[in-house]
Amino acid sequence: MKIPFLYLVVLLQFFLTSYGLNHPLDPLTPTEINQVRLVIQKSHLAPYFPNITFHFLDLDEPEKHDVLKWMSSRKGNETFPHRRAKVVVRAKGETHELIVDLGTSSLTSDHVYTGHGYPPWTAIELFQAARLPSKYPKFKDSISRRGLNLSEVTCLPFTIGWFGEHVRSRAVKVSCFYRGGTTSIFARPIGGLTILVGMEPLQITQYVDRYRTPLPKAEGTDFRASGQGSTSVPCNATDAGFTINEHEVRWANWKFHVGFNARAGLIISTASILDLETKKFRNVLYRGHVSETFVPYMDPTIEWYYRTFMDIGEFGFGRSASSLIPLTDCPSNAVYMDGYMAGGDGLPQQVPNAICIFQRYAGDIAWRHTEIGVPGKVITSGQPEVTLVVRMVATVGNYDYILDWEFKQNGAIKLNVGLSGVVEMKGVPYTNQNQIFEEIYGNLVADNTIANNHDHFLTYYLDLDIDGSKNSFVKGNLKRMRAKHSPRKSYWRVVTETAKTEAEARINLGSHPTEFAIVNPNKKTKLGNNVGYGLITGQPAASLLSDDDYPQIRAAYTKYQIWVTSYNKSERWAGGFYADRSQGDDGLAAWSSKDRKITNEDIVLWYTIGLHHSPVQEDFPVMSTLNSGFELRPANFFERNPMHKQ
Ligand SMILES: *[C@@H]1O[C@H](CO)[C@@H](O)[C@H](O)[C@H]1NC(C)=O
Ligand SMILES: *[C@@H]1O[C@H](CO)[C@@H](O)[C@H](O)[C@H]1NC(C)=O
Ligand SMILES: *[C@@H]1O[C@H](CO)[C@@H](O)[C@H](O)[C@H]1NC(C)=O
Ligand SMILES: *[C@@H]1O[C@H](CO)[C@@H](O)[C@H](O)[C@H]1NC(C)=O
Ligand SMILES: *[C@@H]1O[C@H](CO)[C@@H](O)[C@H](O)[C@H]1NC(C)=O
Ligand SMILES: [Cu+2]
Repeated sequence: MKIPFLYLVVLLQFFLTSYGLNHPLDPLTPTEINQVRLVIQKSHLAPYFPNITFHFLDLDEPEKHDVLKWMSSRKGNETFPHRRAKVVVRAKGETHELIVDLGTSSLTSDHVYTGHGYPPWTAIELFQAARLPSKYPKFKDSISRRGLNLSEVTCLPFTIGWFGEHVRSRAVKVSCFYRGGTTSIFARPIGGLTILVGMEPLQITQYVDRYRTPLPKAEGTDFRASGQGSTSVPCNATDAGFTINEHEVRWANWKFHVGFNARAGLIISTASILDLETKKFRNVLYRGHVSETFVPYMDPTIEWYYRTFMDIGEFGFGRSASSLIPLTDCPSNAVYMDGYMAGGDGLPQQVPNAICIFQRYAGDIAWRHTEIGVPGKVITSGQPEVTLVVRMVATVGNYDYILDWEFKQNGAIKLNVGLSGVVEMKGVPYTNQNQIFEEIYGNLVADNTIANNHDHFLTYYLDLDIDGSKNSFVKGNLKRMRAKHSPRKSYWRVVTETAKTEAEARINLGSHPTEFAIVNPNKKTKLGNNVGYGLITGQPAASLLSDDDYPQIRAAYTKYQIWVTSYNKSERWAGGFYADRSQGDDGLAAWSSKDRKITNEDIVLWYTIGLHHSPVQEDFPVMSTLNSGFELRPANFFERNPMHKQ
């Protein structure tokens, strides 16, 4: 995780008195965020102000059954589930987990967390850490000895992971870059320096200047487009094609809730689809969002080994959300939604246009057929593919993650991540491959510039509730059979197996053709199939790090692409809630090791999109979007193709 050097988030103090609360999972409003801060300010923690930092401030979700009960009686008489906030603050070097009841304006619980790991960094802290070197004599000396101007140096904080040491305090390492002549901060890294910054108290605790490398040149590093827009063909859709009520979207047969928080960014909840046969909405997904990311760099040298980022837990995708730019980030028919969260001071912050929602017609075919068998006729019928996309972009320092949820009329939900931005680079003496006789841990992408090898793992939390909460996970192995009494020698059949416990649902893709589905064993179609949703996986990638490598211990869940766990409200963040400097004792792999029963239970599917990235020259100066994803697709959920209306 690297802090965006410019904070596009507009700091706003809101005095709005009422925001319509429409849905129990609505994100905290600016008014509520203010209320939470004020309650804490007046509590027994008052003496710590103003030296208290807010690391997490989010809706403490009501229990799932309360939410579902309220939703099913909507216009009825069920009371709106409680509004509570979960807050994590640091005060006097301690991590406090607080619960604030918004109904009674009271602090109902304060627990000091003493386990491994720390809460996400606040933007203010990282900003302060990054500014320290410019006043540090040894650093000034290093800069002038390199013949550089201090005024052109920008330093950025990097989280440091854990490498078996006894962790005593929060710390980051600061890396510095030369702005001179470029807008692309990451293009001109100043090599050879290690600057460790302790946060509590804020000071440089280690400073090493080990070697000098040539500074990559500024020329050609600008990532901005020239003549931008000239090639874009604006679409002229004026009709959004969907309705939105506060956070609830209705489109085609779909109905779902769009939320936002500092940690996950975009959150989709209570997605259900209208069954045209029964005229009833049927649940598909209770809650889904990106749960953690893991981006380990493959450079074991002193200046780089620690770069093994877990961006969601260390910083937050919502905190990194970019304001979307109309016509570049989203098409002309898009509708935008702002995001709100608390800053490190507990005050509400707004991210304007954090999310966009738009109907997409990309010229694809939803279904078609031509029949030539009817004598004297050629009969063709079909339907264009029109989908609804919900999008956000998280810019975590150098990288931009474009996160799409695409809802289809056939009942499928397609999840896509697009990777763009600037790759992380390192200065080297080389300007040609033929000069290189040492291991460089990456590829030469420009003069004096190596882009290092690394991975991107994005793990999705998917609490599917297929037609109800009690579901099972079914694996269908495609098995080659020997044909008997036939000229054929072989064929394949699907041998299904229901995973009984969590251990049976850890899947490493790629070794054997297998189909996966979440089914409701209590509901059958008229034809007797269990209703379900299939998981259409993408190109799999599993972490190649060894099991005893510290980053791998922290991100143990990246060894498998698929996990299924028993639902537990507090088990949401695959890398553990306290991911900064975590030691692997919390998180998906640890929960799964409980090996709970998962047949006909409320279960959660976890899917990891993985990309091994060995950079190429075209990734410089800015990388064109590389997409990866997966799809959840109805599998015997409907009686027939739901798009096909007779
Ligand atoms: C807050 O921190 C500042 C700077 O370290 C210190 O001077 C001040 O006494 C602290 N205030 C409280 C209430 O702890
Ligand atoms: C809501 O109304 C139904 C039917 O009238 C009743 O059975 C139920 O107890 C009521 N619930 C509450 C919370 O009042
Ligand atoms: C440092 O600043 C001076 C004066 O503006 C300029 O002449 C010189 O080129 C700069 N050096 C570098 C390395 O940018
Ligand atoms: C877009 O639609 C508007 C309203 O229907 C129309 O006036 C305009 O000419 C259209 N523009 C283009 C480029 O087709
Ligand atoms: C839910 O998960 C947390 C963390 O793994 C655990 O401490 C708690 O006991 C679990 N609750 C239940 C009901 O299993
Ligand atoms: Cu990459």
